[in-house]
Amino acid sequence: MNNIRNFCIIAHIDHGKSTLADRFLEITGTVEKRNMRAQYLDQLDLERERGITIKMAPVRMEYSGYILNLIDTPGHSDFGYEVSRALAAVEGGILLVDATQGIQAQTLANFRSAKASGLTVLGAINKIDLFKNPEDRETISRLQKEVAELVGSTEDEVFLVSGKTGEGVMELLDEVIRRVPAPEGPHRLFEKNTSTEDSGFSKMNGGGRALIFDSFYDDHKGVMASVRVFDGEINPEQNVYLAAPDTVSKIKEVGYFKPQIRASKNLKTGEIGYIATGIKDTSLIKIGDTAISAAHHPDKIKSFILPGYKEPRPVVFVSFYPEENDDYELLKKSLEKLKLNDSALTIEPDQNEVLGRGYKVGFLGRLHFEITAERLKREYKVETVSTFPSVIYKIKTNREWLTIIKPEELPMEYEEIWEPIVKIAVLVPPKYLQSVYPLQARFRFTDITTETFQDQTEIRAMMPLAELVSDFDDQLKSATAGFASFSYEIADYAKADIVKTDILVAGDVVPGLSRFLPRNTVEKEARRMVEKLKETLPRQQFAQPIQARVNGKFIAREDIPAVKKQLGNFGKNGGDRTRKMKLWAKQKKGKERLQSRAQVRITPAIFKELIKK
Ligand SMILES: Nc1nc2c(ncn2[C@@H]2O[C@H](COP(=O)(O)OP(=O)(O)OP(=O)(O)O)[C@@H](O)[C@H]2O)c(=O)[nH]1
Ligand SMILES: [Mg+2]
Repeated sequence: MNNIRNFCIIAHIDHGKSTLADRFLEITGTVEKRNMRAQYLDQLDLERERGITIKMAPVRMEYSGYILNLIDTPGHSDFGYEVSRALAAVEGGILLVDATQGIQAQTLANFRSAKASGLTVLGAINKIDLFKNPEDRETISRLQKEVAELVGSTEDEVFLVSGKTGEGVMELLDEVIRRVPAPEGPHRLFEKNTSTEDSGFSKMNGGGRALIFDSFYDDHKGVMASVRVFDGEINPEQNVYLAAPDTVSKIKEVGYFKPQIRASKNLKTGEIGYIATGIKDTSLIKIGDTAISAAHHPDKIKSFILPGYKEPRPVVFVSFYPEENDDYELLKKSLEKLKLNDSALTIEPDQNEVLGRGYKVGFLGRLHFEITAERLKREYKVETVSTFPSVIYKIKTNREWLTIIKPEELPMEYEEIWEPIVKIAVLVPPKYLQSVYPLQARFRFTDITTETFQDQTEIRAMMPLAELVSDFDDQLKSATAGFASFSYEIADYAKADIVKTDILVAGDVVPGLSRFLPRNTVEKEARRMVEKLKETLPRQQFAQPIQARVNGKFIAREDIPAVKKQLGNFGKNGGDRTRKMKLWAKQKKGKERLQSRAQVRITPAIFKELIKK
């Protein structure tokens, strides 16, 4: 165990974690040079295309007599749950800071979580290849000082590296071996969670105990659990007991991430790898669960359960419907498999008059939703239509409190609408402070306090989650050329000045287009919606109104024009006049009948267009 080091790389988004990991893979000969490609650990197509890490990625490397288990983590705040799970599986972390950006919000947030998990954290400044001029020296040494102050080290303990050129990377890896402690038992997990106490697993008969920190599905081997072994040995001769579903299964295979899965004889204390459980039912695996292997399981096995993770709470909800009705089963299966690989998702069946049967899916944030929609399309080949993202509202009526997600569920009579609030921390370099102020009103900030953090300003405030979900991210980025950054946590509920807006086409409310909007911007948004509908809907046989309605009052209207059409062609000779009159009368009657039950068919494709930002 003394020759094992488990560590992760943590940083703000884009500070170069995956690129640094590339150099580690090269130095240790884990990936052959001819197979190397940039951000090698970003294996999903989507990760490669967007240039961001979505999933944590474990890899086992061997280097000068050591086994080094590295976990690369995502930087975006929507994927904080991935980071927290990686933290529980390792003893150390490299906190990477992009020299061109300096310390940003997720640098702070991730560092704080790593410390709270009891990790040894090494500070490193990345992208120093871009700072080679003599006048850059001052910038770098100032940043070195800031990072040292943050992680609590001396300035010269903050490494200067370039993931691009490889400069300083080998020295950093040597320091990981020196400074990160060898794997320890699970007491670190128990310390955080004082209610449980470990009852000495080592007494058990030759088996092993591991924390499941991730999972995925293999068509041949079934549910695969990514694990950190805390005690003993796990091998394919044994059975595995999964604590949460209280199930025992014969182990099919165990192995390491190289980073592709590679079978091995066993997994031992301190190691990171996978267990092929042979289980086909994806609902049996729970992230944070304890896997206990043994030839025979004793009765008191339950007392060996490790403290798992705090369950993530989805806060943004979107319903997905298959674009083709026949794909409902495919959507269902795909979501179940996705959930296995992304335990933060929640799924439950849903129904919509226009879109048919689908699923309501819960997410940790907007990017998480966008990424999932894309993964459905690419990895599972399901084309879907989705509704507007919504949050969980609490409705006060004169009798009770209701919890609703869809605006359609709002009762006719109610007293107040309450919405979820986040505690946000925005880190702004001085140059951009002015540009951030206007956003505070636009995104309904309250309880604003500011603090200086080194030479930057940290704005702390409360803000409706719905605003965060709309497009705070983009607006902040564009106002500050990407230099301001933020992190957030869900805080509380507050009474909201918002109203329900319905969209009506030809007099009928279109299900799925109703939304809660802030009272002061509702007119503008309603106008935008009806205009967009007018552009999108095909011309109808008869002119039809498109309206937006708030509290029984119409606040915006457009009309879909009628198709110009010829009312019967009776030839040059005009034909028989009475026949013509008769036909006209018939057409008029038909027109009235049609108009009285005019229905504009809103297809999934049209819906998709409308939901786009
Ligand atoms: N010049 C220079 N560019 C770098 C260096 N390291 C990374 N980059 C670039 O920075 C960008 C982000 O790199 P990634 O490695 O994907 O960053 P990341 O931290 O893994 O990003 P997320 O996982 O999405 O949080 C890419 O365009 C890299 O090419 C470096 O040392 N020097
Ligand atoms: Mg990355």
